[in-house]
Amino acid sequence: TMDWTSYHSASDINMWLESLAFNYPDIATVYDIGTSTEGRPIRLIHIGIPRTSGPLKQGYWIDGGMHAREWVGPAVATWVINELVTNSDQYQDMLTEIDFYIVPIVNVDGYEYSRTKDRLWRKTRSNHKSRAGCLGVDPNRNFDYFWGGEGTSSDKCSEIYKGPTPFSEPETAAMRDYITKISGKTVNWVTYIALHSYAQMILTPWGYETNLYPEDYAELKQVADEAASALTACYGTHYDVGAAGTILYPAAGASDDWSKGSGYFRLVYTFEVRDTGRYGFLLPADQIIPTAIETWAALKVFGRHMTEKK
Ligand code: 0X9
Ligand code: ZN
Repeated sequence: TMDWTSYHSASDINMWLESLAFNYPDIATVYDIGTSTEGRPIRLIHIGIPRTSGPLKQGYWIDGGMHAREWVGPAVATWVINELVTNSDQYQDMLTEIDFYIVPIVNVDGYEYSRTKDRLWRKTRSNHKSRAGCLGVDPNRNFDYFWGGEGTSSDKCSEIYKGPTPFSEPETAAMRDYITKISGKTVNWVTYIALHSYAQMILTPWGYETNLYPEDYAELKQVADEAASALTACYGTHYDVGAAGTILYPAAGASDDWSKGSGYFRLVYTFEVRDTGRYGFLLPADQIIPTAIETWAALKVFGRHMTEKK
C-alpha cells in the first residue's frame, strides 16, 4: 500500500508498482527495463487500454528520480500512476488513444543513497575509478546528444560529471534501449516528460546551448504555456516557460535534448517542480499532494493536445 504523505523507499515503490499491476492487469503492466549499478531493478509501468486493431497508440513517457535528491519527482510520478490506474474510467478518452510509460525512479541507487547516507546526493553510484575515490555520474549529462558540451564536466568528482562515455550508466542505457526498442513497433512516441526539482519551470529543448530553439518551438511553447496556466489554476503556483538552455542554464547530454534530438519524441519537456528555494530539494512531504495535483493538471494538457490533434 502507498500514500503521498511521506517519501518512500525504492523497494516500497517497486513493490507497490508490482501489486498495482497485479490488481489492474487489464490496463497496467510492469517491466524492469534494466538493473542499476548496485543491482536494483529500474521499474517501468505501462498504462493504457489495449487496442486490438488500428494504428499504433501514441506514447507518453514520464520519468522521475533521475537526480537522487529530487525526491518529489518519484512522489509525483507514483501519484500520477495511482490516479490513472485507479480512476481509469475518468480517463477513458486518453487511455484509449495514449499509452503511458512511467519510470518513477530512474536513478534508484542514488535515490536510496540520498535516503540513507547523503540527503543531497545527485548522481548515480557507479565507480569509474576516480583517483580521489569519487563515485557517480550525472545521468542528465550522460545521454549522447551533444554529450560533453556546455554545462558538463569530465571531473569524476563534479556534480555534473558526464561519465567516461555516453550511456556509461546502466540507468541511462536502459532508458535508451527501451525507448528505442519499442519505437514504431508497439508505440508511436509523442510526449517525453522528465520530472525534476526545483525551480517551478516547464523547460523545452534546447538545453545544450543558450538562445537556441527547435524549429517547432512555437508549438512547444504554446502548449507548455497552456499547461502552465492549468497548473497555476490549481493553487496559484507560478511557473516560467522557456527553452532550458536559455531560461535556466545550458547543460548538454540531458535526457530531454536526446529525446528531441534523436527524433523519437515531439513534445519534450523537463519539469522543474516545487519550490523556488524556500525548501529546495528538501520539499516537505505535506507538499507532495498539492505538487502532484497541479503537475497532473499540466500533464493532462499534453494528453489532451495529443488526442485532439487528429
Ligand atoms: O541540470 C539539470 O540536469 C536540470 N536541472 S536540475 O536542477 N534538476 O539538476 C535541468 C536540465 C534541463 N535540460 C537541459 N539543460 N537539457
Ligand atoms: Zn534534476
